[in-house]
Amino acid sequence: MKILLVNPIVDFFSPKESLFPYTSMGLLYLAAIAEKMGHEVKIKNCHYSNFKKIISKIKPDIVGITCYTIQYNQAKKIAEITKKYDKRIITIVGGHHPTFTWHRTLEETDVFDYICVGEGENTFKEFLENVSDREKIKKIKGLALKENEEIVFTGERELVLDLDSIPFPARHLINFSVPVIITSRGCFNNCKFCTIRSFYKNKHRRRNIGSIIDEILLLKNNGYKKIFIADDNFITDKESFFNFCDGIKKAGLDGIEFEVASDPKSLFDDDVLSSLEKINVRKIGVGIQSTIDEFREYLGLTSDYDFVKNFFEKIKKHNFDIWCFFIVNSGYRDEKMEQIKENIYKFCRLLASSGGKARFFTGLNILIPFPGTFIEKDFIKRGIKMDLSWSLYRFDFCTYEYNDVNEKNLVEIINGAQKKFFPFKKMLGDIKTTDFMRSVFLSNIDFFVKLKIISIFIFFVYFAGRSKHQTMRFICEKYL
Ligand code: B12
Ligand code: SF4
Repeated sequence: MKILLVNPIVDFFSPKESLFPYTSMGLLYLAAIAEKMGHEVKIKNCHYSNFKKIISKIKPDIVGITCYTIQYNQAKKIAEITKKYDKRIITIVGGHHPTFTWHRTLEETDVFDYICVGEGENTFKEFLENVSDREKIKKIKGLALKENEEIVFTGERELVLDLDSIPFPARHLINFSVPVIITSRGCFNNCKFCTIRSFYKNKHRRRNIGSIIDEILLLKNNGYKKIFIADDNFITDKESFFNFCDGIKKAGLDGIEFEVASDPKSLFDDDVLSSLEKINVRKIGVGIQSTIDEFREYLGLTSDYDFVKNFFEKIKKHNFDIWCFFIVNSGYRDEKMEQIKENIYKFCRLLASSGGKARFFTGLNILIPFPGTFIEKDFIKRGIKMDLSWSLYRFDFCTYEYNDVNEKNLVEIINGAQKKFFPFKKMLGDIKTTDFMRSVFLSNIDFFVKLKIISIFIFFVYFAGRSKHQTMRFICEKYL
């Protein structure tokens, strides 16, 4: 069978290629399984505006779409185009978003024939084995579907016990500049804004060092010099981490540059930090999240602000680019804008004063109540209304209001802090409106050419007097 796997692109700056130089690892794993079964597989990163061209060229039997929350609108449009093109094509969607919203998704639309709930490798394999027999599909665990207008869930799918039993990702199917590798799945922490614990059913699995090294060697032999290790939390136990470092050295892989993300508590160890330097880890993503202890507690973080300060003192002595994840508000019941301001300013002061060898980067993110998280459930319990425009579930929009917390107030404080503390530095999302509009236009030239010149003119006039934030919100709601 011909299978087309799609990773919807949600970066309006460059819909032909994602803003981030990575591709969906979930799809690469599923593709490897399908190819092993003898199917013909294609993978596309694409914006819906280009999809009709793609589907008419490939003419697939199955369209599989991956979907995080911000990709949902795109995923739906891609499935709509598929069904309009040929309703016999089977559509299946998977990923973190549909895993936690399968019921409301199937209630809302008929364009997805099947939803893969949770980890996909075994479900997809059994699905492909039985794809021509609907009765059999209904017995495959891990699927949600509609049967005579009734929404049916086929039952919980067990996690893959041995991650090394999954073939290496089918990277040959797509171009990318930085390869991603996954050495473990899951996390021991329980951050309340994150879906990892519930997605992986509170389990953590690690791959065999030998298999990881083989995969890295393969990437090195294909000419890659940089690798992004996209584990949810790379250093969960030190023994495995030191084994990994030994494996890298023994295989002569210290020339490869690595990027990782890890919990700051696991990084709070000089041996760990110097080993990371020795194996050539250049960039580390670290969840700092908050500087206010009440916020930290509500967010499920198990350390306090004193720890954060000590962490900065320790890490600044090392030669890394540190990408700090930070959430400006916490959703905590009594939270007020005054505290949020204090949170941001404390963090910015910490960053501004952190000299040393390390270089720090950040984005000041607004809390997002992703489906499947504790925060989402708590907001529902507290009667906080959430705007379900999924394309706004990014880092720069606020989709709810409580106390005096709302988008206008948050954006004002964030912009104020950026101007005060980092007037010359570009943070993620801090792009001048003119640059932003130019890049929107250039990267969407096909799309604009389809519109009449007058629409382009109106577009520019309409946004000339507006802030970058307003422009971005409009575009996300309308086109993403
Ligand atoms: C690496 C990573 C990134 C990278 C690269 C993303 C990429 N395209 O690879 C970067 C840094 C760019 C990134 C950015 C963001 N990310 Co991110 N990211 C991850 C991370 C840590 C790993 C992704 C991965 O490789 N997973 C491993 C693969 C194997 O799993 P998978 O993709 O889920 O696929 C499996 C199943 O879901 C299922 N499946 C998936 N698709 C399909 C399709 C079909 C047809 C089927 C049958 C099955 C199926 O089967 C697959 C195999 O088991 C995940 C956490 C995670 N564990 O997934 C967060 C995660 C996906 N990110 C998240 C978020 C929120 C973001 C941002 C929005 C953050 C922000 N606020 O800016 C941005 C969005 C960027 C953008 N514009 O797209 C959230 C998404 C939550 C949600 N509900 O949407 C996650 C889950 C993290 C979290 N802790 O909650 N991210
Ligand atoms: S440390 Fe990261 S992956 Fe683990 S629960 Fe927290 S946010 Fe999620």
